[in-house]
Amino acid sequence: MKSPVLGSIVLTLLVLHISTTCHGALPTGFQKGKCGQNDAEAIIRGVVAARFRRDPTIVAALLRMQFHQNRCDASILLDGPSGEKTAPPNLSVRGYDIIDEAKAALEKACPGVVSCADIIVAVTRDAVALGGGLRYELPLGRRDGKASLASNVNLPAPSATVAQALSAFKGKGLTAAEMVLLLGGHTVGVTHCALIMNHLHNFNGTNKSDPTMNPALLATLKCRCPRNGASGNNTINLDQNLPSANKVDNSYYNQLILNKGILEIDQKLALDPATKNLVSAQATGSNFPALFNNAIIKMSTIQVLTGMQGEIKKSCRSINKL
Ligand code: HEM
Ligand SMILES: *[C@@H]1O[C@H](CO)[C@@H](O)[C@H](O)[C@H]1NC(C)=O
Ligand SMILES: *[C@@H]1O[C@H](CO)[C@@H](O)[C@H](O)[C@H]1NC(C)=O
Ligand SMILES: *[C@@H]1O[C@H](CO)[C@@H](O)[C@H](O)[C@H]1NC(C)=O
Ligand SMILES: CC(=O)N[C@H]1CO[C@H](CO)[C@@H](O)[C@@H]1O
Repeated sequence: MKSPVLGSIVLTLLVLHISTTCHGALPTGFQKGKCGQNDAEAIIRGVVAARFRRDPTIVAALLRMQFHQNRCDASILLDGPSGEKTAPPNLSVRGYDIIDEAKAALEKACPGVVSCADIIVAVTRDAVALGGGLRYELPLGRRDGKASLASNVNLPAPSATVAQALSAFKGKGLTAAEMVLLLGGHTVGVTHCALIMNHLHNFNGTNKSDPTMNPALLATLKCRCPRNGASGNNTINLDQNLPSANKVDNSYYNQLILNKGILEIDQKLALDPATKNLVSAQATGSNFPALFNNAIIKMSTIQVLTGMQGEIKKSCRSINKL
């Protein structure tokens, strides 16, 4: 650094950069005029509503996609041989085409204005409301990251202990209460047998099933996910209260108390002293939808890019060409 003036400008930019990383203050919603005569949030809502009518399982797909973001910068959407999409836990993340559809509609209405990072959280918000949850206002104005590395993905395994899961969530600034609320996302959607083989047949390396699992449920699941069968792709509802299997409600917590947790981590939440009271509070309480929303909103602001960081991608699958 030869020039002291240049040096101090670089230093100032560096300080600005650091102070805006992670916790950039985002305004709520898109201000009028941001997308010309159009209402960007209404455009997104239209895309989600049309999809939801054909396929209500998009609620689960989009909630999971939002959670799987390493940071809230849409880097999960980038295609490429070693991107986050290629990390083992991605295997069954779905809904990339819904993002593409919303992005195409927005680029038509107001090119270069709405980031892919905002689209992910906005489509999830709309899907949650359609799926029986409450609608929430979202802070918007995220920018998109330019890098995506599978090696950056560090999600807890389905067999994680509560302590391991807590350490991952706390690392992102989320509390135990928020973790229990966010795992309430498992009130919708499915798992594949492959991910519960150990829960059913080799719990904690014992070559036996989880001894705490409800016996009737265990029998059913063992039929659907036999130990040596080619059943890895069979699906199992995460919420075993079947009338509400696709509904955003607190039924997941009631199932855990009945020992009907599907993933190992689900059941452990209801048994571990660090989280069991939080589970019973949600099972008996009536305000899960609002509390879930607060936790989702907080998750949606983790490590966001703001100001001049990142970019507004033209296609969510690739970074902009210069
Ligand atoms: C310790 C934390 C978590 C673990 C270990 C975990 C693990 C898993 C696993 C193994 C599956 C099944 C994947 C498959 O077989 O296709 C799954 C599905 C799902 N997860 Fe999680 N998850 C966690 C937290 C969350 C959070 C915080 C949310 C959202 C707020 C979430 C939302 C979902 C949804 C909606 C599905 C169903 C997806 C579908 O039907 O396509 N999960 N999760
Ligand atoms: C799992 O096994 C380890 C030792 O192999 C043991 O320390 C731990 O308590 C077991 N956990 C459960 C939930 O049984
Ligand atoms: C595990 O249990 C199954 C039957 O329950 C048995 O066939 C198998 O040999 C056992 N495997 C080990 C490594 O003990
Ligand atoms: C599951 O489906 C995938 C892709 O459709 C296939 O490659 C794989 O062999 C299937 N696995 C099992 C256990 O059937
Ligand atoms: C949708 C997607 O990109 N899936 C990728 C997930 O990761 C595997 C490898 O682990 C890739 O083969 C898939 O293409």
